[in-house]
Amino acid sequence: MKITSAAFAFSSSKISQIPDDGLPEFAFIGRSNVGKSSLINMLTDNGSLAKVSATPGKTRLINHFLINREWYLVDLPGYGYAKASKDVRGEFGRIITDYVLHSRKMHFLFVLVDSRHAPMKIDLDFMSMLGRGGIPFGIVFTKCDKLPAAKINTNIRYYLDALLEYWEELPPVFRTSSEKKQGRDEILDFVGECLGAMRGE
Ligand SMILES: Nc1nc2c(ncn2[C@@H]2O[C@H](COP(=O)(O)OP(=O)(O)O)[C@@H](O)[C@H]2O)c(=O)[nH]1
Ligand SMILES: [Mg+2]
Repeated sequence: MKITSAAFAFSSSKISQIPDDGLPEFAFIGRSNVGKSSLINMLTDNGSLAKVSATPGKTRLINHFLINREWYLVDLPGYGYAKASKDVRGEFGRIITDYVLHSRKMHFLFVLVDSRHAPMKIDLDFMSMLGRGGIPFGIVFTKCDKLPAAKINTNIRYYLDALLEYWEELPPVFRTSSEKKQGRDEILDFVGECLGAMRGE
C-alpha cells in the first residue's frame, strides 16, 4: 500500500470519545521508548507526525491519524513506564485495556518489542491478555539496525521460541528499523491486505 495522505485526526482520553465514522483502525502499542513514535513517522513518511520523545511515558492519550482517508493509524499510550498499580487493569492502564479489549473498531494491533532484548514479562503478560481476549495482533521487532544482523536473528529466534512455550502458533512477525526504513512495505502491505479482505477482494 502507498500512503498518499496522513494527518493527525484527534486525541481521546477515553474510548467513548472516539468518533464512530466506520473507518477501520490499526493500532500500535509497546513499552515506552520501544520506538513507536519513530515507527509511525517512518511508516507515514512524516518526520514529525508522532512526537519522538526523550522523556518516555508521558502520553496518556490515544492519538488517531487518518491515512488515505480510508483507515486510522492509532497511536496508543506506552505501557510499563508508570509504576504498576495494585489494580489488575492498572498494569497496562485502563485506557489501554479498554481500547484493545473493547474497541470494536480496532482491526489489528501491532505490538512492538525491542529486537535487542529477551522477552520481558510485561510484554508476555500483555500478549497473553490479547490471546485470552481473542484479539488479532502481530509482533513488530524494532531497532533492528542497532545490532549486527546475525545477533538480531538469534535474539528474535530466542524470543519466538519463548513465545512457543505459551502458544501453539506464532502471530505475524515484522522486523523494522526506523533509521533504515526497514519493514515499512511489509507492515503497509499487511494493512493493505486486511483492508482488501474487508472489502471482500
Ligand atoms: N537506532 C534506532 N533508534 C531508534 C529506532 N526507533 C527509535 N529509536 C530511538 O529510540 C528512542 C525512543 O524512540 P520513540 O520513537 O520516541 O519511542 P516511543 O517512546 O516508543 O514512542 C529515540 O531516541 C529514538 O531515536 C530505530 O529503528 N533505530
Ligand atoms: Mg512515543
